[in-house]
Amino acid sequence: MANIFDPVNVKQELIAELPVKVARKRSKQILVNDTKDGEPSREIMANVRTIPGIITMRGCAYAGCKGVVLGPTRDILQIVHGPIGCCFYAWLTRRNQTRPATADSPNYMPYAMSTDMQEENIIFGGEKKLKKAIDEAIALFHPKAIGIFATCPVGLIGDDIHSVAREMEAKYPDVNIFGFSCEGYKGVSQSAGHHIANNKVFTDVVGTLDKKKDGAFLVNMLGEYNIGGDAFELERVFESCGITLHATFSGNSEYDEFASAQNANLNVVMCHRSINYLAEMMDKKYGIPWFKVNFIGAEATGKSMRKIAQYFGDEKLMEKTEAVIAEEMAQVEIVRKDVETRCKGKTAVMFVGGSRAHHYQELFREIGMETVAAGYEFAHRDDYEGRKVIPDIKVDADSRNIEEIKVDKDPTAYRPRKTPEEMSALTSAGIRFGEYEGMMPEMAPHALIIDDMNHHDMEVLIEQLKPDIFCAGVKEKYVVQKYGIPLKQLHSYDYGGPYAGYRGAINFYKEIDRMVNTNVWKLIKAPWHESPQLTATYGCE
Ligand code: CFM
Repeated sequence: MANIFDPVNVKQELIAELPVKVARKRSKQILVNDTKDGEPSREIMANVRTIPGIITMRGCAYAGCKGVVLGPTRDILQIVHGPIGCCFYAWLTRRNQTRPATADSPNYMPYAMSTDMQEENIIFGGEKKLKKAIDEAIALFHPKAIGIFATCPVGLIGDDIHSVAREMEAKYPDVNIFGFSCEGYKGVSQSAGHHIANNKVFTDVVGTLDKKKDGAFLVNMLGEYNIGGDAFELERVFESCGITLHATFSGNSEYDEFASAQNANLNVVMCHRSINYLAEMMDKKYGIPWFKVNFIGAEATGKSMRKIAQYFGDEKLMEKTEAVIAEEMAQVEIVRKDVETRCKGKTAVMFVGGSRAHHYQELFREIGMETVAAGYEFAHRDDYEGRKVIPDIKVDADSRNIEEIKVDKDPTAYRPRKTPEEMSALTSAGIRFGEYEGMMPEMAPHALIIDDMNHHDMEVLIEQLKPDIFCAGVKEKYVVQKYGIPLKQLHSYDYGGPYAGYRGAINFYKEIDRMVNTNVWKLIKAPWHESPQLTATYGCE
């Protein structure tokens, strides 16, 4: 039976011990969900600096650019320009998988390449070392493309990675070399890095190759990163329906697919937080419309596949898609119904990046579990309240930092995929182009929404909400488990996955069933429940 709690009290508890100014700011980032006619009636504060001293879950701009958006591409050789420590997370800790076409096809993902800057480079500059690293990389691998990723000291000492890229490209004209100024401090979180990555991929990669995959229905999937094999499952579903995935940004992808992505007929956006910029720019420059999809949840997968088939409007495709959905759902339902008998009425809380805390609520709903509190690490207001609030979002010093590229129609490559009449017919039929709803309208009215949750919040939530499962990442995992609550990592999926699509849904139901219905958690007593804890007070208000 779900624990009954008063969300207003819990909110008070969350801020009760904070200094006055901090509490004032945090209270704007914590809301009791309240929607009228499906519209959030309150504004949430998001994408603002974390107050120093708070133990945030966030990462940095470099993580968002190198790790998230570019990391899953296998044949762009990626050099981290910085001290070696930054490179640790460049090496597959996110569990993004890939499957090269043949055993000999280039795949640089098992490597972590860095310039390993030393004190000498910080004092005298690191450009020479970077050039040497590029020479060495080309001699060893001769890749089609090289991405250079700047970490904090590079920006601080003023190394110009872009002029190095130009110079080295002149030396090796058959290699596309581009740099990302994604120093960790570039924004308030990894979200800034997403934007930086989108910009460079758009200006330097997309549209540089005129290649087209076979197939009548060519789709790019944006914001799918193949964690735990999600992209493999989605490729299977798309293929069964007869839809060709032209380029995925960037799960299980390769450079040529990015470079020729302008030739697809449609962009579908899965994680809008990390990649909506690219979708928007491709629409303006090449005339490729985009809409939001979600493949987390069996129902959501069906809905998204139908939407794609409807966009193309081909009778045979729509029939085939329906047949695939029916066949897959029959398998899913057997497991879902069984798991639901043991999970119904249990509760989850979910604090993950910028879209999963929303998407995964679907999967829990399918097995009768309610999400009583959720939030993002680094989302913007639109991820909570819907894309329509973007014009009202205040631009501050931190967001002004990131370049907004001005995009016009390409004089030769712009080609509207549909006539204005076709577009308005699709819109009237319910397809909403260039939009997404956000998390709040889909959550229960009493749910708690918390932006940039921290460790203190996490402990209060555990004590007050007593959720049956906590979903977050590795930084939270072991503290939560010591409280006797199972934690499912929704970043790396622990050792599991895929969780997207139909087979993914089945995997997830089984995993959650196993986690919430084992008795082992009741046997755990946290060390701080048995022996006294050290306490301290703030030195200032
Ligand atoms: Fe998008 Fe992601 Fe997410 Fe994200 Fe991430 Fe991730 Fe994430 Mo971790 S791109 S916003 S920056 S769905 S790595 S695959 S799980 S925080 S919720």
